[in-house]
Amino acid sequence: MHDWLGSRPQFDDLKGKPMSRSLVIAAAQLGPIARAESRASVVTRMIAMMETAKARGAGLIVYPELALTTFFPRWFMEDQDEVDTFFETEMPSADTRPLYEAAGRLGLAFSFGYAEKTTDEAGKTRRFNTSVLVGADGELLLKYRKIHLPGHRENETWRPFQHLEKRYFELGDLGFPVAEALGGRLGMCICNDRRWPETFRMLGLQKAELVLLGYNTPVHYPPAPGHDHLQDFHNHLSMQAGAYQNGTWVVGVAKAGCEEGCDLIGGSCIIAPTGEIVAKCSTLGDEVITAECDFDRCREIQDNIFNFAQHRQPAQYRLLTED
Ligand code: CDV
Repeated sequence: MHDWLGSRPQFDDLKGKPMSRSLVIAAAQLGPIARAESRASVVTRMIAMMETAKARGAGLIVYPELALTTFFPRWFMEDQDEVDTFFETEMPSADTRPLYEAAGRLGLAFSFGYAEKTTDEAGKTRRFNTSVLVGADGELLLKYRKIHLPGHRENETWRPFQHLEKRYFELGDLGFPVAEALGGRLGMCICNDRRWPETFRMLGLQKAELVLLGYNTPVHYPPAPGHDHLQDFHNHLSMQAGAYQNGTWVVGVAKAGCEEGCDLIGGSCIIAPTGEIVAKCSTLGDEVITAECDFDRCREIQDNIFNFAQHRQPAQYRLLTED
């Protein structure tokens, strides 16, 4: 039950029709972040986009994967101290607190990705590619740690740039959680996760109504360069399929443009539960798009063509969970 909605369904007193559960969502695409750019500078850019989003009536703003720094897994680094300069050991930190304060002032929930360095109960250092959803009051509403880590572990010198997520991060240990928040049921995933139907189905099985995801996707994919011209197509194909096949809103947000000589795709978008793109960025820079997302529209799909209780045949899918 959502306090601010009262008991569901609510009815519009004047028209006698059920009230919709709508939220204006902003996707805040970030243009390139140079290796030398400070977190404080990035946060200033993020706050400017918060103000734009608020002026357009948004209640939630979504930023990309690893939003606070350049996409550092493109470089091979042997010195762990150097790698750790890209990680956050506390959230909020001195550099990110202004983002939290701006969200509080503007009354905006927000979601962003960062490299998380933490210590577990056994005293072991852990490093994750993490996304958080934070309420306007600064409360942590949901945390996700990336599960599908692409790339490789060693320096592969034949590549024009590296993709060392498997070296710098470990497998996320939080599963695919969802939270009742902002009037709906929200889940998150990160970049490469979006290409895997299992990601969306894990969230769909928990009746997610909104999936937030950020990405850093190079135009050039060194192992299969013949697919470079398909990067934007595969991006939207994956996210639109995930939305439709699970009847959920999807907000996909890029870090875009030419970052340290590496071209990253844009194409940030907001996708309806029918799989239709309802808003899309048209640049490769800092850009805010918004859409009004009615969580009740998920019923169009979840109660019909993809009514899991009526039509799924899980007994026939055992191969999916066998190694
Ligand atoms: N950050 C990513 O996960 N990027 C991958 C690239 C390497 C293919 C992606 O799936 O977009």
